[in-house]
Amino acid sequence: MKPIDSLFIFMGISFLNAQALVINEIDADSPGADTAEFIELYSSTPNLALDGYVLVLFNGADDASYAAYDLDSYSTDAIGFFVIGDSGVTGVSYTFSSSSSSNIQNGAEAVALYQANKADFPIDTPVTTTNLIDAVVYDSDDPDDTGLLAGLGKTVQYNENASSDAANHSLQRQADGSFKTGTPSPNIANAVLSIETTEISGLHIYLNPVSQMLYVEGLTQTAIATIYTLSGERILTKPIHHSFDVSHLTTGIYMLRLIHNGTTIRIKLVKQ
Ligand SMILES: [Ca+2]
Ligand SMILES: [Ca+2]
Ligand SMILES: [Ca+2]
Ligand SMILES: [Ca+2]
Repeated sequence: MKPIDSLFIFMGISFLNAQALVINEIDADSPGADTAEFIELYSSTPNLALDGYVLVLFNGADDASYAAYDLDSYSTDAIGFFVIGDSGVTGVSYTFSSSSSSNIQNGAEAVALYQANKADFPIDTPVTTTNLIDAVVYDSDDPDDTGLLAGLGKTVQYNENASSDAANHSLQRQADGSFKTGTPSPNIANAVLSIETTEISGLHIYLNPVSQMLYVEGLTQTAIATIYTLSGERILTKPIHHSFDVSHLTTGIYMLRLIHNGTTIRIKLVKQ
């Protein structure tokens, strides 16, 4: 392969990564009349134009579509979030035309994001992986729907009622791409539900992944924390007594170096 070809392939991959768009949260069953449903998308690129994307909702009963929403002219916000849902949902930017408990049917059903148009998905279009960007098959204590899973190329179906409180919980994407139930968080970062605690040299470092505050317990004197990108660029250095605020960091993976009592500790830090 000529070097110039490699360069273009490299640039193409970088571009695709920067444009990544995922289904980040689904709340199909909301309290009372169930008219606070929403789907949250997240892009690693803020203010990502959603032209050319369509969100399609599929029935488990017949493995075919019951709704499609063209996202042309919409975009993610300055953080990277986009919310489609019933009127009144916090941060909703695409409001369903009427309030109904079945705008997002309670499982077993699926939500899928395609690079396509609404016209490609008339009602009762069978599930397909053609032009599929992301999909989530979910339920509420229902058995796995093999038709939806196979038709969307998925192996895991997520239960909105996993904590026996589907009305007050949504399904939220975690750092590893799996979904867990938690208090609905439309238009803001999902609850950090899978937490890795690092215990090293007598220190207890958490939360990781982190969205706002990183805590370090066990310090016997002020430590010096430095955060680097994976390519070694220093982002910040500051003294740390117990915790520090990393909410301003861009989502991604960093190296955290802590110098404490003459000992240097390095851990990988995931910012959500
Ligand atoms: Ca719910
Ligand atoms: Ca089915
Ligand atoms: Ca519903
Ligand atoms: Ca959220």
